[in-house]
Amino acid sequence: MSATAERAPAVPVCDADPFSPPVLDKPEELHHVLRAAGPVVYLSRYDVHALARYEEVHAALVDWQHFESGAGVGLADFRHEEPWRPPSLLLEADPPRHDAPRRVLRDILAPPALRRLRETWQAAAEEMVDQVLGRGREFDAFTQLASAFPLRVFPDAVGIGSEGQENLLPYGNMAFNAFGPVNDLVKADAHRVAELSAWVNGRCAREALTEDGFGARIWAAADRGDLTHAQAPLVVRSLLTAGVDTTVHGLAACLYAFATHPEQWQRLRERPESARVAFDEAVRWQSPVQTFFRTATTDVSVSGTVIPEGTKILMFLGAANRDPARWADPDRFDLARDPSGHVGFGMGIHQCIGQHVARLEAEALLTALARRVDRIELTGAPRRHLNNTLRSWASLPVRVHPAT
Ligand code: OVM
Repeated sequence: MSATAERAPAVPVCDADPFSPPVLDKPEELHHVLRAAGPVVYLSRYDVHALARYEEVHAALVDWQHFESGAGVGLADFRHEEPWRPPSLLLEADPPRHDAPRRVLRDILAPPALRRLRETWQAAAEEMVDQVLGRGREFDAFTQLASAFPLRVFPDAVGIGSEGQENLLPYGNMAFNAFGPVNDLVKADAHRVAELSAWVNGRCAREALTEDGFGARIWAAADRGDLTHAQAPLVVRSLLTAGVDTTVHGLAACLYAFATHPEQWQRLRERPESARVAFDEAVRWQSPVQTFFRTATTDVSVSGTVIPEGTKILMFLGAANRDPARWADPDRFDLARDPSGHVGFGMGIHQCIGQHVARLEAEALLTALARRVDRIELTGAPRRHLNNTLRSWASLPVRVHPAT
């Protein structure tokens, strides 16, 4: 065997900035370039490796032993840099420390525990859609529905009530920006970090929570000894960080999808029981959470490339969710496909623990809308809001045609 044949092939290098405004606004082209370049790509701008193909992203997500989260799932390396807030006990932790908080929150957010919310949320959705339609046929579906609905139901479910809820989206926006580099998006919110953190942390205290919400259940788990009392407020903080912006932009993705695919809206109206699958297909198609990092726990070989121990790996969930090697006609939003297996909620031990909550919100809102609206169309260009991690929205101007 010759020396050249033994040498590992050079890893493709890409100098693009995935966190630059034009890429955040329209990431598809870079996703295509990265998938085509190879199974592993080196991003010279940030000195990290990146995965953009479904097979490698999926494999890394399920291999927590080699791809850890405890050093942070953003660009910042918690082994060497002070995190901007105490790390999440769920997102930014590995087994065994990750396991107790995960089990507690999993039980609180599992489908049987959500049954009591279903009727209330359905009624809230019907009322909200009636109110919006009562004001006219043209409105901003982002502000009036996609962001209004989660803010209407989720804070009550957690048990923080509605006071100060205008802080929730800005806090989440800040937290999701913080996974990226310290660019203009992060700097723009730097002056609010202390104020927003203080407000959120204050809502996590036992005495700030109602007695019947997710928050109180987390504290009750601490009383049972399933968590320490020091851990409880941090687990409540996870709900408030991960539970609002994600569902808001996931619902916006659905509404955008249906406004631009009228035949899919007809299909949903004929089969309202497909609302949950529609939500998952929208999560696959838009990937509200676009990226997360992992850190290599050892020198780890991925499809022939060695990624050095202690270095960060950027996983492009959005690119994997449109990988033509995994999905037929991946750019199509299509209710006829089976979107299960998408990595929009992640995969493996960190897979989104709130996904049943998100699906319940989506089901309530979409079915309420489907009963009343025959057609949704855009009346202007939708506007994105740029965030280092979230594929997010600022405005979705629509006109709806009431069902007759
Ligand atoms: C957390 C958390 C979990 C998932 C996503 C996330 C900001 C945060 O535990 O705080 O994004």
